[in-house]
Amino acid sequence: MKLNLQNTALTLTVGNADRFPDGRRPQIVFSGRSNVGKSSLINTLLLRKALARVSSSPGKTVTLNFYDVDGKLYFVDIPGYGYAGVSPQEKSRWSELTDAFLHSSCDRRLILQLIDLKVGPTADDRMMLDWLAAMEQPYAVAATKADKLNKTDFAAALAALREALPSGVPLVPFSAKTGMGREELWKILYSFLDGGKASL
Ligand SMILES: Nc1nc2c(ncn2[C@@H]2O[C@H](COP(=O)(O)OP(=O)(O)OP(=O)(O)O)[C@@H](O)[C@H]2O)c(=O)[nH]1
Ligand SMILES: [Mg+2]
Repeated sequence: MKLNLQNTALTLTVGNADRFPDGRRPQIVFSGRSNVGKSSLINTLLLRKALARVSSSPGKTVTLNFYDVDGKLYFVDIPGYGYAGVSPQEKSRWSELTDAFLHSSCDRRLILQLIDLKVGPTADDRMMLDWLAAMEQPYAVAATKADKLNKTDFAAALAALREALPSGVPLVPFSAKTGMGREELWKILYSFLDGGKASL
C-alpha cells in the first residue's frame, strides 16, 4: 500500500456508538491515557502541525476522531482514559463508547497503544494491555515522550516496559519532539496494512 500523506483530513467526530463508519477500511487506532501524546503522535506520523488537536484541557471531550488517510484507511484518535478530573458519568461514557468501538467489526484493525516512557505503565495502562491480550487483537506499543529521559534512564525505562509486555509485541520508543521512532512506526503500520498480523 502506498499512501499520499498530503491527502489527510479529519472526516468524522463520533460521540455516539451507532455512528461508527463501516469497517471495510483498515483502521489504525491510537489508544492511551489522557495526555500521553496521542494527538502529537498522529500529527508526527502525518507530518502535520495541528491536524489532531493537541489538548490544553485533557479529558474534556469524549469523542472518537476519524482521520481519513489518503482515502484508504482511518487513523482513529480515541479519547484518553485515566484523567483524574473527570466525573464518574464521563468515565462510564468513555467506557461505553470505546468499548462499543473496539468491539465494532472491522476487517483490519491495528491498535497502537501509547505508554509514557517516563511514567511507565499505569494501572489503567495495564488494564488496557490485559484487555488487548485477551482480545487477541493485533497491537503494538509506542513509548512516548522519549526525549524526556537521559540515556541511562531511557535504557532502563525501555527495558522495564519490555518486561511488562508479552513477547512478540512490537515496542517503539517515540518522541514527537525529535521525530524518534516515526520511521519505525510507519514500518510497522505498512507491514500490517500489506501483510497482516503474522508480519507484526
Ligand atoms: N516532551 C514531549 N512532550 C510531548 C510529546 N508528545 C506530546 N507532548 C506534550 O504532551 C501534552 C499532551 O499531548 P497530546 O498529544 O495532546 O496528548 P493526548 O494523548 O492527545 O491527550 P488527550 O487528547 O487529552 O487525551 C502536550 O503538552 C504535548 O505538547 C513528546 O514526544 N515529547
Ligand atoms: Mg488528543
